[in-house]
Amino acid sequence: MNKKGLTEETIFDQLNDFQKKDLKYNSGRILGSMCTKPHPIAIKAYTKFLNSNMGDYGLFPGTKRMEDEVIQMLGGLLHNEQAYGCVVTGGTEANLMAIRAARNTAKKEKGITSPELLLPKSAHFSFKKAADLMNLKCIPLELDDNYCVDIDFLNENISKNTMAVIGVAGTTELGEIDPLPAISDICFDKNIYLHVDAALGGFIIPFLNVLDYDLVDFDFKLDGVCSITTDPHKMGLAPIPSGAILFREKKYLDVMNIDTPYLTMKQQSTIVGTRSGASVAATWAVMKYLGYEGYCEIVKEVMFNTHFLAEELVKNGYELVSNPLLNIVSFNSKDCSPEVLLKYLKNNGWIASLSTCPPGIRIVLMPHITKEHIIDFMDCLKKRS
Ligand code: 0PR
Repeated sequence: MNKKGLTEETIFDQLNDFQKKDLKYNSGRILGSMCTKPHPIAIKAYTKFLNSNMGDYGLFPGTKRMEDEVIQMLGGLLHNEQAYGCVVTGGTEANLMAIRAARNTAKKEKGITSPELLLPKSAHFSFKKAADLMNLKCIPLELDDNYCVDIDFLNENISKNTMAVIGVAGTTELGEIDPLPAISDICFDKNIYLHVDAALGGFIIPFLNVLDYDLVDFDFKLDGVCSITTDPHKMGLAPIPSGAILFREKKYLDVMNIDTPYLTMKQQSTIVGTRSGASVAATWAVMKYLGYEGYCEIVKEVMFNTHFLAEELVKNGYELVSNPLLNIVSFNSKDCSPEVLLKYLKNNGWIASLSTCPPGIRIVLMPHITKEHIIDFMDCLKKRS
């Protein structure tokens, strides 16, 4: 560490140098990210609440009220305004909380001591972290031809030790939505905890359905759904970090409570202690500012761009891995592997990502990618052949 403090000018010169090395969302070159440029209103609200700590929210009742309102707004989008939950750091922490709640409930209500987690092969790797931390046995669920959970396989693998089933609404690699109505029926009948990971889909599907898309139900409308992850820092346009976990019943938060004798509240159910009130304020502000109609416009635009890209790829001889349901396109070239194509794109300044199951070049059409960027991207692909 430097002995004497530097001047503000020197510090900002250095900060600028660091920042210059980073890619910029505005360039349209970031093609594999689920995060995007936060909305200006969210940035403004974020800086206003830097002092608020939700880990001791008795000191910050105003910020806590905003958190409750965020959860209520999200609950409204997901068909349950009475949902319980909190703003967390992202999808990983939300999924971790859901698994912890499910594990503790399974132990308390059913005496399960060797818990098994039924996890779709398409599920995000955050569940593997949760399983590792909590010493859970993961049973991978096979997928059907549409890369969604195979219902027969699920049925065959439920056992007396099943502590939870995971369903995904917007898979990380392909944006697929598992057959959640059928999964919910099974879990409801067998009294098994069902967690839906809608980290991506939670800020897309509710808006697509009013735009005349006919996507399957995935949220609290389904009786078997016990909790849902939805991430404001993905399609919600909130700054990083902002995730959210919603539970159908308060008991799921209660089973995670730890006594906190010297805080302003008696108990805490979150994994982290000190929590950002700035994230809460930013999320509240952007949701209020855009409203339902604002998000519909954003979602309409990203889906337009998704279909535009998919059509252009097909016109130019590329093969789509699947028809995009949400804002993810995965494709292959007929003459080279995804790895080779990824490298070609990288050498030309386009940072895409790979899908692995099945292999392909994966593009996430976030709001920072415009039609013009897609045209430039296609020009780059055309120059290859
Ligand atoms: N659930 C799903 C369905 C996800 O896709 C992700 C992340 C998570 C949970 C975990 O969310 P957090 O990363 O917020 O904890 N999906 C992206 C991924 O891992 C996240 C991402 C974001 C990746 C920006 C790259 C990037 O530049 O692919």
